[in-house]
Parts: sequence; structure tokens; C-alpha cells
Amino acid sequence: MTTLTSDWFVERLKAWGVTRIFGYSGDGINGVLGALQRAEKDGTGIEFIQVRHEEMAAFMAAAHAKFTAQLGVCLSTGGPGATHLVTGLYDAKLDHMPVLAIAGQAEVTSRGASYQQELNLDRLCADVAAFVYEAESPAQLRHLVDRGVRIAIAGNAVSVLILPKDVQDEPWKDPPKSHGFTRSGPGYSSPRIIPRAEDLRAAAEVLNAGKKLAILIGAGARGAADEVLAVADLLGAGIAKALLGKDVLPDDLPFVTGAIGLLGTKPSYELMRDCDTLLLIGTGFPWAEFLPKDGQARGVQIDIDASMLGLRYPVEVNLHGDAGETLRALLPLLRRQNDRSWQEQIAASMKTWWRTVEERAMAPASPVNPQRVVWEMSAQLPSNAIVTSDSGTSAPWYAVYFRLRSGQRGTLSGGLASMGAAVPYAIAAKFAHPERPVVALVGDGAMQMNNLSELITVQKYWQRWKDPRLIVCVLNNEDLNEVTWEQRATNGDPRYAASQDLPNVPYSRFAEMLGLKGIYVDDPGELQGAWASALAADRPVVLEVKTDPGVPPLPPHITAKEAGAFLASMAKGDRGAAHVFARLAGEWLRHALPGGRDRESAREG
Ligand SMILES: Cc1ncc(C[n+]2csc(CCOP(=O)(O)OP(=O)(O)O)c2C)c(N)n1
Ligand SMILES: [Mg+2]
Repeated sequence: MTTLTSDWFVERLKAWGVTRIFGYSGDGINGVLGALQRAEKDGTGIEFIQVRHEEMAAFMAAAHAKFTAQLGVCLSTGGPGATHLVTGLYDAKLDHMPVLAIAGQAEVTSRGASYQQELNLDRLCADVAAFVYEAESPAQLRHLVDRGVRIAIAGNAVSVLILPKDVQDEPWKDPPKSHGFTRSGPGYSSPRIIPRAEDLRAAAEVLNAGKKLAILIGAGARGAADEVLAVADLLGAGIAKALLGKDVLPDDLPFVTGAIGLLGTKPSYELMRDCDTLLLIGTGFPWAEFLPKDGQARGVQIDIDASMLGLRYPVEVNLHGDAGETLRALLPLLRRQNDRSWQEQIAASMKTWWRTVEERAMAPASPVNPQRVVWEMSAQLPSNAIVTSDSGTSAPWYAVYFRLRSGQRGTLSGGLASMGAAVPYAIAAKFAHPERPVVALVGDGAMQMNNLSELITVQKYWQRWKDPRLIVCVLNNEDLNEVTWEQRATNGDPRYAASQDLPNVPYSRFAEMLGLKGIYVDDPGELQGAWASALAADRPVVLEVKTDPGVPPLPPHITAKEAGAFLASMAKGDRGAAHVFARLAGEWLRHALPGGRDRESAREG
């Protein structure tokens, strides 16, 4: 039997270690689908996971990379399939995940003829991809796949291979050893990247001189948890976590202050406000206003990606290196800080903070307080659970009310903060770790956008998973709530009903129609039992909770400007805002208005 170019292509993906592709079919990519099918017959194939929408395939590829630290692969036809991929590919790019996208294309013979589904996909993907090429002849494919995969893995980046239909179907011939051809090979080993000794000494000098060290970690600190803790212990530091670094360290360590930024904790805010030294490790945390003021703190940054160095805070020493390797080399140069008062102060404020979190979670709401939904989840979650969150208010609840324990994992669409990622992420997590329970926290808007249809993918595949538990927890507040708060607190506008109202959809009943389990809760007293039965279910569950859109995702520190904007939205007739304001008057006013406890924040406004 003749080997077609697509057969060779599939073999080469296998040689690169690809075991799973998330995708959707179309005639533009039928050659590759045929080859995948033929490879499967040998019993050594690549698993093909069919999604509902190509964007979901790209989200899943990004999540696969997050959960396995391996290349994620997604596939689409040309034209509309490829354009659908793009948002998910940007998600991978912004969170620095290695992803290979394989897209079909009209025949080479018709390119430039305004042919059906013929788009210039290389131009479409020019921004999102670190490497994008369209193969015009089979001889190119060998180096395109080898180069594309290597660039994606080595650079934690997106590569896109565009395969015209006729190229896929041509008989395969190895590129000859002659002029005009190149003969590439697969394989890649990642290097040890460690800064020079003199730079480590300079960093140690800065860190040893400080009395109040704040450490901020991101996803780049994954794999360096022990070293981060050793530094914090030696120097008596507090550790804040950017959202993508939430699962690098558990939340129950006394000097871990947790989330930072708009959806962060008060102790993280204070850690940055009061520190004299800052150590940034593997983080691109974007909101520089939550970092110390210029000149307040001396700083050191460690990142494996030089383009992220010195980007958010002008540190004195920029160390280009792997987090674990660099910290291991740095540790022997650090001197133990004997004055432990800074770390003790942080631990004390964390104790108070956890009480505040519990009080906020258990405060009554109408009907259910969404913070309590996540707080009760946190208490019952098995120690090997994986949690994904969507964008919306589920993200601040995930950041603060999910008290992540050692062994648990969690992630979301961080850099892109795209709606619609939680369920595809959860599905990819189940394929990557079929023995672990997975929870997706999702708003009703994100559910309606696309997560609802991905439940069909869950229905299709759940019986393949060793542990069938996948819980999609829907916060049904009939509102695009996160943006409603932004309209009020950032813009000073009343809630715009035309853009914010969502239809009430019976999510749990939809799950039951699909043969999954549906649980509906509109009474906070039932939450505990609902989580228990979701976690005991013999199949995936949609746990739909009717939540109060009047519970605001409070920033750790409210400026007078924000309080003013909020008052303005009330004055313009936002009845919802007035209702909330009554609930929050104590909390907000105490912190925000002149004469209140926090005068500095009032001046900032
Ligand atoms: C694809 C996309 N579109 C729009 C937004 C802007 N956005 C961020 S959160 C949000 C509201 C989400 O509403 P919902 O899913 O119901 O969650 P809630 O905030 O109500 O909990 C919107 C519209 C986005 N982040 N991504
Ligand atoms: Mg909502």
C-alpha cells in the first residue's frame, strides 16, 4: 500500500510523542483524518477527541499542555474551522503553553482563486503563532512538522501547520539528498538554564539586605515549590500567588497570602504595600499597580522567558533562568533572617483574613451567596481534585474561596481571560488524568456561550474515564455579573440591562436530558449536601446554583475613585446597585471615604 503524505505526517506526530488530538472534521483535513484512522487500525494510533467547536479543541489543547506539561495538539478543517481555532490558540499563547494546530486548506492548485473555504491562514495566524507555514509540497512537510513542534515545545508557543488537501493526499517520498531539499529530524531536550554566578551573587546581596521580603510566584514557579518555600523560610518572607500560580503552593500555609490584584486578598495587597524587597518568580502578573511603588522595594526577578523580565517592576537584578534551578543555585548564598516579625505579622493577618473569607462566604444572600458555593466545594474536595474556572465572577471566587490544598490542581484562561474555557479545560483534565475528580466553575453567560454544548462532549466520552466525576458547577445569576460590576465601579454607569440580562436556562435539566446527573440548588442550606452528592455521583454532574448577582467581587482595597463611581451608578438609578450598597455600606465606606480607616486610599482617588 502506498504511504500517503498524511500517513507519514501521522507517523511523524507519533515519533514526537503525540498521543491525543482534539479536533473537528471537515473535507479540508480529511486526508489527515484518513491517516489517523489507518494508524488506529494498527493499534498504535493517536486518540482523536471530537469536540463541538474548534475553539474548544484549541482550549483543550492548551489545557492538555497545562495539565501534562506536554505538547497539546488541535486540528480543524480550513476556512471556518481554522478561524474558529484562533481564540483558543491565543489562550495558549498568552499562558505560554506549547500547542500545535493542524489546519486543512484548499488545494494548492486552487490557492489564489478565491476558492471555497480558501483563506490565507498563514496571515490569519501570523500574530498568534511563533511558527506558521503552509506546505506547498510533501517534501516540505518533514521540516515543517519537525521545526513547528520543536519551536512550540522549546518556546512554550503556538505553531500552526496548514496542509492543503492535495498535499495530504500525495504519495509520500522522503526528501532526496540533493540541492533544494532539507532532511530534518525529530527530538528535543530542554536545557538547564541558570544565571551566571556573579548575577546570583548580586541577587543574593539584594535579598539578604532586605528586612521585609515579598515573593510573588506565577505558573513559571511550578516545579520549584520546595525551593520557593526554602527561600521564604530562610528570609522570613510572605508569598503571594498570581492566579496561574495558585496551585504551585497550597493556600493553607501560614505565610502564603494567596491571590493578588483586583481579585486578590487583603494580605497580598498589604504584603506588596509594606515590603522593602520584592522577588518575582515565573510570573507575568499584569497589574503593576498592585506591586510596590517605584523605589519602595529593591527587587530581583527570575524568569525562563527573557521577554518577561523587568516588565512590571524595575528590579535591580533580572535573572534569566529556570525557577527551580536558579533558586537551588541561589539558596546557598542566602543568609537566614533572624528577625521573624515580618513573617509572623503576615501569618497573623492571614489568620484574620481566613475568618473574613468565611464570614463573607456564609453571609446571607438572595437566594444563594456564590462565595459560599465555592467555599463549601473547597471543604469537600478530594485531595487529588482538579478545578477549572471560567472568566466572570467565578474567577474571583475561585481565587479566594477555593482554599487549595497540597495535591490539588487548578487553572483557568489567565492571560486571555476568555469566557468559555472552563468546561473544555475540565474535559482536557479528565483525559489527561482520568482517575482524578474535576470541577468546572462556570457562570451562566459562559455556559450559554459554549460550555453548554461541550456537555455533549462530556456525554460522548465520560464512560472512558476511570473516575467518572466531572462536576460542572453553574452559577446561575441571570447576569453577566462581572461586567455589571465593572459598569458600576469602573465606569460609574448603572447596570445596562440590555447588555447584561441573561435568559434563565434550566442547566441541570439539560444535563439530565443528556443522561448526566442534574442537581438544582436555590437554598444555601442544601449546598453542603449537593456537593456531597455531586462528589458521590456515578457520572458527570451539572450542579446548578441560583446565585445572588448582588454579591460584589470586592477588590482587596477600594479607592475613593471606585467608591465614587459606584455612588454615581446609584445616583443614575441602578436599583441593583442601591440594594448592594445597603449590604456593603459598612465595608466599603470604612475603607474608602475620607475620614475612614484608610485615608491613604481616599487620597489615591
Ligand atoms: C469571550 C469573552 N467575551 C466577553 C468577555 C467579557 N466578560 C468577562 S466576564 C463576563 C461576564 C461573564 O458572565 P457569566 O458567565 O454569567 O459569569 P458571572 O460574571 O455572571 O458570574 C464578560 C461578558 C470575555 N472575558 N470573554
Ligand atoms: Mg452570570
